[in-house]
Amino acid sequence: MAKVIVAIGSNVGDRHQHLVDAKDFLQTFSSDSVQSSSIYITEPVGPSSRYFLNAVVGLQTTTAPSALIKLFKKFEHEHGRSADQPRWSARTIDLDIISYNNLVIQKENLIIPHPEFEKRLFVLIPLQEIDADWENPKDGTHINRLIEEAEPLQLRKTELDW
Ligand code: PH2
Ligand code: MG
Ligand code: MG
Repeated sequence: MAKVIVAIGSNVGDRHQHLVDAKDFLQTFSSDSVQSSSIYITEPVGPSSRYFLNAVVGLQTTTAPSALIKLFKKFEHEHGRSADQPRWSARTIDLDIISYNNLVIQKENLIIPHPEFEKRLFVLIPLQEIDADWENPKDGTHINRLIEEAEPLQLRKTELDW
């Protein structure tokens, strides 16, 4: 059984509903109830002008990383996100694997942990909520330290249920 941490983001349409749908989807291949952070509203990193809703989910699964990535891409596609959009374009839903059993995988089409997550407070703050002792699988850096060193970003915890 692998412990997987997924960062979720949405900045188009009914952002809250997209996050709810994503959590329900992740639950379908988790053996236990998924762990979920609060939902945060976050300033966009990059050229997008629309604010994001972001959250992090932890799940337990036997599905292999390459299969998970394919399932995630299919889900994103079914939720109105086309695969050929530029990197920084607005997105209905984005599912990024932050950690898969603390493995470091660097293949051409499979990079885990997701690149640059350790610089992004919209991932680190919700991740700290579900795992206060988390360490970066790439080099063992503690989550508190990653948060201290990340670039500042406006973000606020919401009261949204999911
Ligand atoms: N995702 C991006 C680019 N910028 N900014 C915020 N606040 N939240 C995101 O999830 C996000 C972003 C690329 O996936
Ligand atoms: Mg992303
Ligand atoms: Mg992505």
